[in-house]
Amino acid sequence: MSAVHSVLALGSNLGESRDTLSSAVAELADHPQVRLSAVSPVVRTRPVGGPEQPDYLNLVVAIETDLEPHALLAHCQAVEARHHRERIVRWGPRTLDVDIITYGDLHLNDEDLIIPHPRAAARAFVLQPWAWMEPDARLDSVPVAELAARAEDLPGLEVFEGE
Ligand code: A4P
Ligand code: MG
Repeated sequence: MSAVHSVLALGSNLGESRDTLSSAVAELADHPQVRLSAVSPVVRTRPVGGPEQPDYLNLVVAIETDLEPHALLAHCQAVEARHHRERIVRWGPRTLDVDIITYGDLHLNDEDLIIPHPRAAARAFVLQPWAWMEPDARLDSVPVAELAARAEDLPGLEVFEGE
C-alpha cells in the first residue's frame, strides 16, 4: 500500500503552548509509519465555542502515513496523552488537542472517527494555517483558502511570532 497524505490539526491553550506544539509535532513524526511532509506557521486564535478560556495557539501538519485511520487516531491520542490532556469540558481549555482533518480522499463516519473532520470546513484556526502550508489544498473540492476567507473566526487570527 502506498502512503496516504493526511492533514492533522493541533491546538493548545493551557501551559507552555508553543513548546507543547513543537514536541507534539516531533512525537507525531516519531513513528515508523509516519513521515512529516509540511508544518504550517503557528497562529494565535480566539477560542471558538466552549466557556470563557485563554487564546489558543494552533498549527497544522501534513504527513504521509501507512497507518490506517483508526491506528492514526490512536497515535494522535497517545501524543495527546503524553501531554496530560484531560477531557473535562467539551470545547474547554486543553494542553493539547490533535485532530485528523483529512486522510487522503477518504470519507468516514464512524462512532469514534469522522473524516474529514466535521467542523474543519468552518474554522479559520485550521483552514488559514493549512492554506499557508498548502496553497493549492482543497477540502471536498473547495479551495481551503476560500473556506478560510469565509470562516467567521478569521478576524481573530494572527501569526504567532513568539511572546
Ligand atoms: N473524533 C471523531 N472524529 C475525529 C477526528 N477526525 N479527529 C472523536 C480526532 N478525533 C475525532 O474529541 C472527542 C472525540 O472525537 C475523540 O475521542 C475521537 O474519537 P476530544 O479531542 O476528546 O474532545 P474535544 O476536542 O473537546 O471535542 P471535539 O469535538 O474534538 O472539539 P473540536 O471540535 O476539535 O473543538 N478554538 C480555537 N481557537 N482553537 C482550537 O484549537 N479547539 C476546539 C475543539 C474548540 N475551539 C477552539 C479550538
Ligand atoms: Mg479533538
